[in-house]
Amino acid sequence: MESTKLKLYLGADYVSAFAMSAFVALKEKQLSFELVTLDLKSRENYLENYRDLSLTCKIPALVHEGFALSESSAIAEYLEELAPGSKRVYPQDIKQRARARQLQAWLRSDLLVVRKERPFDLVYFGKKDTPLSDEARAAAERLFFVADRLLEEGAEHLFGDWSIADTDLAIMLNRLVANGDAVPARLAAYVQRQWDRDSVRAWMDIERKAPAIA
Ligand SMILES: N[C@@H](CCC(=O)N[C@@H](CS)C(=O)NCC(=O)O)C(=O)O
Repeated sequence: MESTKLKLYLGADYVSAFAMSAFVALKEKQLSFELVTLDLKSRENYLENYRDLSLTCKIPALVHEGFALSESSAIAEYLEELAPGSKRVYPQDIKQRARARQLQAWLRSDLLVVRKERPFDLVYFGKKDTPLSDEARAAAERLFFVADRLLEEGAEHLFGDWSIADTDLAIMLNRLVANGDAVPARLAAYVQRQWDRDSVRAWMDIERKAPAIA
């Protein structure tokens, strides 16, 4: 019999920002789920078992009653539709919801240079000493411009109530905040508010080992 319990596949290092986003969506929806870890260093995600499950061979992947889904934002959308009665992870309003998805798509397809120069592992294991390149600085400015525009003065969240897009934006901003790069105070405070959420704390509380220095 296929298990009805939700399973979230993720890297055994528990470092991925995308895995964090899927984990937070599951927690916020208060769904019970099991974590299944894969050793990405030994490329366990390319072995037959996982290749059969995940379309992309990437983590995270969600498995629900034999149905497997990759891509963290698709996972959040699926969970929203699977459990419409529990706490929302996307705005109720159609236009706000579209804006939340717009932001998610942008964060996942742009700003690659910020991701490269400020990898998410620094949020757990400490700062990188290299200064941002001019290209990364320009990308960071674009990020601040977008965040500043979306986050209304005095607002706690981007789109009224909290949504998973808040976590995704905070994840991107925290690559810079946690590294000690210059971030507008209002945006740094927003990141802190996101990091204070129980769902994010649950992720940060997972025990993880710093990678050995080569
Ligand atoms: N767009 C994907 C990105 C997923 C992704 O890049 N996962 C990385 C970890 S952060 C991965 O699986 N890397 C292992 C590999 O590519 O072999 C999402 O949102 O889920």
